[in-house]
Amino acid sequence: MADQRDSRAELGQVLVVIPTYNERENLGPIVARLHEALPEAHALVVDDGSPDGTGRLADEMAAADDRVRVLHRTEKAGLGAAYVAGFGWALERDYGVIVEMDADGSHAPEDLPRLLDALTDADLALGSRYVPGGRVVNWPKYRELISRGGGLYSRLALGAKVRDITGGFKAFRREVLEKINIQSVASQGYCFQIDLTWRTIEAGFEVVEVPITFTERAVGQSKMSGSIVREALWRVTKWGVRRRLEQVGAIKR
Ligand SMILES: Nc1nc2c(ncn2[C@@H]2O[C@H](COP(=O)(O)OP(=O)(O)OP(=O)(O)O)[C@@H](O)[C@H]2O)c(=O)[nH]1
Ligand SMILES: [Mg+2]
Repeated sequence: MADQRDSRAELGQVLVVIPTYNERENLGPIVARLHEALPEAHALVVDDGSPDGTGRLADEMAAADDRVRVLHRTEKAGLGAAYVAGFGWALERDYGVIVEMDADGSHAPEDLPRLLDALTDADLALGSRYVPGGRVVNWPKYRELISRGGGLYSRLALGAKVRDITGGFKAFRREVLEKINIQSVASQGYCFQIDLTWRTIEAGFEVVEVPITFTERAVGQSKMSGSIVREALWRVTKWGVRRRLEQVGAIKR
């Protein structure tokens, strides 16, 4: 649907949504790096009442810098719900590009200019660890195995050509989020990322993968768990079976 027309400036104002839960030590540095890489971009911190005071820190940063905004939610409701709330906030305002980025330093803000360049002739620019030039730094073998295995399974089940379908560093044109009915996305964790990318592909939008260097968090605690992996397996299998049934005409789209 993108028609290879836009320059970076024509994409419009950029909002980087950063969900946080107990990221006090990571938030300051990541926002500083963001503004070093993209001085004009706005950051929206979506905090779920972090017990470590991340939300308060975000308020202080917002008071000192007009480019920083904060959305407070009262309880920890998962990364997916935080992003959906952030997207809703963005769509009520005049942002042309909405970016997903973790607070823990895994996603390098320095990669964002290339993501935006790629978005000039695509609808979703997906930061990818698994295309040539993409890398993973400091991941234990088992994490890479889960990620690669989950990605391969999802691609087979869904017939999607994207190489890093579980990736969570991505830039959307606002039209994509307007179209894919984000309020109905219930998936969390890994599965949330697969869900959004899959909906984008299914809606006929152009997805381009951009190589990134993904670095495992150095500070703070991971929220990765067995239940996150099980949720992804279950949902992806369900979507894959539905897609097959549609293909053979057993059910209607
Ligand atoms: N608002 C909000 N943010 C969350 C929640 N869970 C995770 N996050 C944030 O989402 C981002 C990604 O979460 P991570 O814990 O790094 O999950 P992960 O990247 O799958 O796993 P690790 O990198 O190994 O920790 C981080 O910025 C977290 O602070 C949540 O329930 N609410
Ligand atoms: Mg992380």
